[in-house]
Amino acid sequence: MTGPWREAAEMPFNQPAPRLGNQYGDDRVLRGYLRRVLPGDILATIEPELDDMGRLAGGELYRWQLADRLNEPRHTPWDAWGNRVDLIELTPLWQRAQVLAAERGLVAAAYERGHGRYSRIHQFALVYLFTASTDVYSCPLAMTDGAAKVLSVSGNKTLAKHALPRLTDRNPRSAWTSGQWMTESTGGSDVGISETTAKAVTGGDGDGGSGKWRLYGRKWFTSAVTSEMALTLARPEGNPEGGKGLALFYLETHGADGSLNNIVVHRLKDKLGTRKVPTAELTLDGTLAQPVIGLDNGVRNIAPMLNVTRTWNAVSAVSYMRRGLALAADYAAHRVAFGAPLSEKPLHVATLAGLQAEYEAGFHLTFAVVELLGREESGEIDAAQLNLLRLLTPVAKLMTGKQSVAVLSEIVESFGGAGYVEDAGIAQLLRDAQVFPIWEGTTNVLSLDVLRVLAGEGVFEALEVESVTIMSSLREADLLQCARQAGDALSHAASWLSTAGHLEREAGARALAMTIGRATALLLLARQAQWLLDRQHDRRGCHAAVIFSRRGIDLIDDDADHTLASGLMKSPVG
Ligand code: MFK
Repeated sequence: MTGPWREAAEMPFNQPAPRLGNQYGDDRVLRGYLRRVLPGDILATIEPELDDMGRLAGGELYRWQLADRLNEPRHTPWDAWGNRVDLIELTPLWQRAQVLAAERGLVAAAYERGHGRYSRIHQFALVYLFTASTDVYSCPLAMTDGAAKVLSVSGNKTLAKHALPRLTDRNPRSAWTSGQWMTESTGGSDVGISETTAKAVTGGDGDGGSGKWRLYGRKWFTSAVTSEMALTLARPEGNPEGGKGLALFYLETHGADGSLNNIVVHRLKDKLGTRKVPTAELTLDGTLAQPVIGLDNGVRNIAPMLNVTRTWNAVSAVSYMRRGLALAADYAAHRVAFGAPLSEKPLHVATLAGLQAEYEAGFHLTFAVVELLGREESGEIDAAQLNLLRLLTPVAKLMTGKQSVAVLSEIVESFGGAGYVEDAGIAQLLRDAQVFPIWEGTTNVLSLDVLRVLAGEGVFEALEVESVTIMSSLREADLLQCARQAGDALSHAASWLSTAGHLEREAGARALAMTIGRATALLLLARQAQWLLDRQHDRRGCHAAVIFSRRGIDLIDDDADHTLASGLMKSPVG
């Protein structure tokens, strides 16, 4: 043999590619959690679905994902005859994901409410297994769930009757997804300065807003016109400035004849990650729409959607961390360096254990939010739990968003150069994860939201009561020590809040939110660890709690001085 064939045959050694098994069967964290929180009959009912999703996620879907790596959605603005068509074609992986998501009820399971207050746990366990194998198909599903939530609490019976059955349909041929078109070129955070306007066509002001309106404006970051409907914000003519002057509108992207609803797609965004998501810039040029709830307070009225998509964001972030760790653990078991597999090298093991502890903490914080959301929707929630839900939703989103980037960066490094090459499929996890701290509210915007929530009555007290309840359920000395550390961090947060000045409070909002997140996650880890110890004589939960506790819980700096930061940033460059 000569040439390249000969070289290949003589190649002495190749590193083994990492492999995935059944992503439910292999996930002791998810399985242990579900065993603790679900009644046995509910777990027995849903376990075959989870097992099947785990099999797909680690098998067929994972293979599709690797094969789909270079594909991206395509925008065709014009047809051959000069007609504006704005067709967007999804990649094969996303087309497959679309079918599976409907059939497996990834949105529907929450609204069918087949398992009462546990329905959200059922749904999000499926989502968590599905997400990392579908290149963030959780994005359109999150918005679909958010839109279903808004419509179901809106009081708009006509719209709910029309759209809800479609958003929660399990038939992929008739199921709808929804967009959430908020961000304009004025920004994605300060939504109140949106420039899109709404002009009444019929009815309008006189009939409580149930008539048709036309929307005019440019939406700068929309995901995307492949959905059948969208919820968006626009300012009815004559309304005041700010978020209160915006109204929440429902629109369908296509008319009965299949043409776009006076929407022009300018281009798809060229992004660092989430490249399968067809994020578009578009202009609404007389788009027919109808108000969902009155003609003002659009920001307040779309907030239930934000809280749902922020929960999806947190679930997706932990799903990505788990995927990275599953790949890294398999690789470490087979990759030999300096005389032994990496899984026997103390420094490599210690590095992965730190990442595992971060992921487990993020997992339990996120699923605590999921549990509370399920309670709220089934009417089994008290005032203190409602306060916890409102507080922990942004906290879980912001904490897991940052964790996912840090964890996946280390995961890439744990593969050495193999992690850095694109066709190994590892680097993409990091690029995709970078979106989790950004969309649905950046870390800083959510930290300010946390400050606002904490100003409400009974919010911090609800967290303190929960902390005492968890602490009183622990017996293991290491776990009691973890819980005391968490309790001290929360007390510090409370005293800092009551003494910090206005500027220090705003400048320290991120440290405060992270401290609340890490302290709460540590308590939740300890509760799970005690259960694992009692029921399964499994000490791994304890190890996770102790390792997490040593990575820093209380991040508040009493000596932080805002004048230092502003002084530094005012310094002339150079
Ligand atoms: C994997 C999953 C991924 C999902 C992907 C989806 C991709 C979609 C792409 C996107 O759309 S990304 C853009 C998402 N944008 C945001 O998340 C907005 C981030 N900015 C904020 O959250 C700001 O804090 C906010 C826009 C809410 C500030 O606007 P305003 O006009 O200054 O509102 P204000 O005065 O703070 O709040 C107005 C009302 O809403 C208040 O109630 P009242 O009118 O009764 O006083 C607030 O209490 C209420 N509110 C605000 N946030 C809330 C909330 N209520 C409940 N929950 C919240 N989170």
